[in-house]
Amino acid sequence: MIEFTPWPQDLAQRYREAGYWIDRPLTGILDARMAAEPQAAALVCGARRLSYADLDRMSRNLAARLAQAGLGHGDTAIVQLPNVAELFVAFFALLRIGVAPVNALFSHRRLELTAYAQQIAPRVVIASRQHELFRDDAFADELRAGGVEHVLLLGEDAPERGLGFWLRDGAELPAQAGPTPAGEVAFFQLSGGSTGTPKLIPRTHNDYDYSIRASVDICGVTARTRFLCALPAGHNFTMSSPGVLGVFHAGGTVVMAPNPEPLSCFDLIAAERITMVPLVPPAVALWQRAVEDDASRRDSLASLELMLVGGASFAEATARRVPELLGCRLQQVFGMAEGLVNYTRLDDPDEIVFTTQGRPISPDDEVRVLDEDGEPVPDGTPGALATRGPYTFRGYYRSPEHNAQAFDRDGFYHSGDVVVRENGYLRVVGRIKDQINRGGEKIAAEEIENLLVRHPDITHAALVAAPDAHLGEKSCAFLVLRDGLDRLGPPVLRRHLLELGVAEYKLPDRFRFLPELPLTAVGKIDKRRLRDSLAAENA
Ligand code: OOB
Repeated sequence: MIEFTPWPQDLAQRYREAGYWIDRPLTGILDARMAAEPQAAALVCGARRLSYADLDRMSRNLAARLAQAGLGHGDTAIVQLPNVAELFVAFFALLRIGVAPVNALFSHRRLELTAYAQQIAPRVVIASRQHELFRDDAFADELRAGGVEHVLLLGEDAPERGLGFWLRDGAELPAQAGPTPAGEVAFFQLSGGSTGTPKLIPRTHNDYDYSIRASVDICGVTARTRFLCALPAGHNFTMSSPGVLGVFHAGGTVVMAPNPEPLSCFDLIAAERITMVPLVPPAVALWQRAVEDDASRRDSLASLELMLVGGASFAEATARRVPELLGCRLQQVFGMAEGLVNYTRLDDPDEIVFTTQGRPISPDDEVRVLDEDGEPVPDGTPGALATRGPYTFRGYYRSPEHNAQAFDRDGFYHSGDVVVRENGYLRVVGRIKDQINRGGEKIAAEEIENLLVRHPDITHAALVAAPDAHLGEKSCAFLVLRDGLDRLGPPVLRRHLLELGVAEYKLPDRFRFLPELPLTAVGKIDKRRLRDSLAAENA
């Protein structure tokens, strides 16, 4: 069994009695479609159109082959695919035989994949020849040398290693193969992180399935929903809020897009009569600009009914312009891969939709807003968000020290967000975790600082957020160099980080050089002063 921190007995019982946990594995989503309408359209991916029956058959083929290769309960996998149908084929295949995957982002590179591999020791890695790491065989060989038994690649011609072959060949699923029990780990979500190494979030079938079913109701997903998947498909927002899995649950159709670039998405929306799309705030601004530049483009969006926006703070002025410019309703989403997801509701008045990030999914989501001493603050006052509930995890995978900080005695997870609560609705107004939110992409300051100081000329490093008109935030690295140096060129610094194998979105956007870093009274780096100095530059 894959270890995870379970919910206390009394809460688990309450979640079952309330009907949140129905003890169905996530593969039940696909099984239910097969029982209801197997020929309905599940996925459009480029020129390919897959029915639920196609999705089921391909995932069973892969499941059977993996089971024959000896994989099963307790095993893990890393899946790194772009926005293609195979991501979901692989997801259902692995879950079908009780193998727990991590869906790495396609933008992740050697450092992230290696860190995940070290934590879960995967027996299988499913990736793509399109990714620079897998263009030749060096990294795959390294993975094999490190104990990975199967590296299956999309776009590979050799039958024993080509993912395409593993999906195509029919094979019988061994009778004893099956998903893990619904109360146990189904897969891992990725934490945005605030620490040196990226953390993994074990999600159980029960908790994730509940968040999906409830999101489907809250977002009005039905069999006629046509959903554009333009953000990274493995991210919690795109996957389950209500996400691709929510659309599958309701029997709708998912259309894959490689990225949220407006013009190509507009064409897909028109051609596929898309009704629903999740986006991060910078993409919304780009879509709005594209329509302002050419009003005729609005016609392409005629079928669009609902835009979900979340992942980073969304300026009220941009929110207000969603209906007039894009011709659809807005639903704000404030969620986290760790669990808690908040939505504005479809019948909320405009003022709520434009000015808040919604309220929790579940009546049993317990939210506390706390001051610096851990005492609840009155409504209307900013405070730190702490939460527990039927789909909020209880501990990062194998991270006891970090868990001791992230959770309090009552089992509430402290998300590091500063929020204001009014009438049950939350507004995100700040952050206490040491993270940069670069247009929805999360960067753990400590991870990058540790990499920067591995450069022989850097003695101290601090990464902070700098306000940015387009992305909301960009990252700025403040560096102290060894004696005699007063600066290093950005290309040298970027190359240093890229050589260490970090994802490109984590590269600092700017560098500043200081003789020393400012310290607080207790001797910690005074990041507030660094941020203020950046704000002063822009003023
Ligand atoms: C989503 O998940 P993560 O795990 O990538 O990031 C979670 C963090 C939150 O703790 C918060 O700091 C920030 O992202 N965030 C927002 C926000 N939504 C997320 N900050 C301000 N306004 C919002 N609306 O980002 C995620 C997961 C599921 C659904 C939606 C987003």
